[in-house]
Amino acid sequence: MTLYGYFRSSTAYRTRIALNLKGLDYDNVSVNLAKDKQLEAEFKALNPQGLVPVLQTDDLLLYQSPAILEWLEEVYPTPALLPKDAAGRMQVRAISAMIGCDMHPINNRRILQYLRNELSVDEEEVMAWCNRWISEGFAALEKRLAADKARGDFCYGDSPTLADCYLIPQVSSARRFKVDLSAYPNIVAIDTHCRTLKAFGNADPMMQPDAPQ
Ligand SMILES: N[C@@H](CCC(=O)N[C@@H](CS)C(=O)NCC(=O)O)C(=O)O
Repeated sequence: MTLYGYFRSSTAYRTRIALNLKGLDYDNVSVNLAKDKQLEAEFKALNPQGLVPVLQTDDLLLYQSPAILEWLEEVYPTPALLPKDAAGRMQVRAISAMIGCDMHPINNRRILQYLRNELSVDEEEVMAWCNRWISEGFAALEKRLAADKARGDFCYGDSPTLADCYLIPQVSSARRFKVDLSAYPNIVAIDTHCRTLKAFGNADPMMQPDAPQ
């Protein structure tokens, strides 16, 4: 498999974590978002949306990280990244959606570039924008995590799930946007624990070949 991504892309990062947790080998192709390579015809032939990640297999071109992660889970079910019971799967997918639908998209590069370039918003205000939406999302997620008394070291249960694949990249972004994480002890604890695992560590943006040296 070939993953078209970028070291700092949260959506590529969550895909790398899932691939690593499944123990799957893949080649990396870097699409330099800082140089808007995702908007060039060559990449848009793979994904007309001009967004990473894209995962290429021998016979499929997969796009949209939530769909890619679900596809990985269906095609490579072991180790499972979704719980066995429907209520558990709902919980994991709901946490994933809190991040993937309601937090990440508002702080995505094209949104921030629009704020900067079209609305002439200055860098301090861009940071305030990111802070606002990440903090609001994390505050709600923190309450959910604190309320789950059966939870172990992860977002759900005692082993990594898709929710952790979403959370850890979002924590990285939060740090980049200088969000004060002290109000979210459960999120920080999950992040600290996940980072001790190879699957997460090897997916880290700074471990990628296209990261600045
Ligand atoms: N919903 C999509 C979002 C993908 C996405 O937003 N990718 C970002 C990187 S994290 C991107 O390619 N941004 C390019 C841009 O904003 O121009 C997914 O999860 O795959």
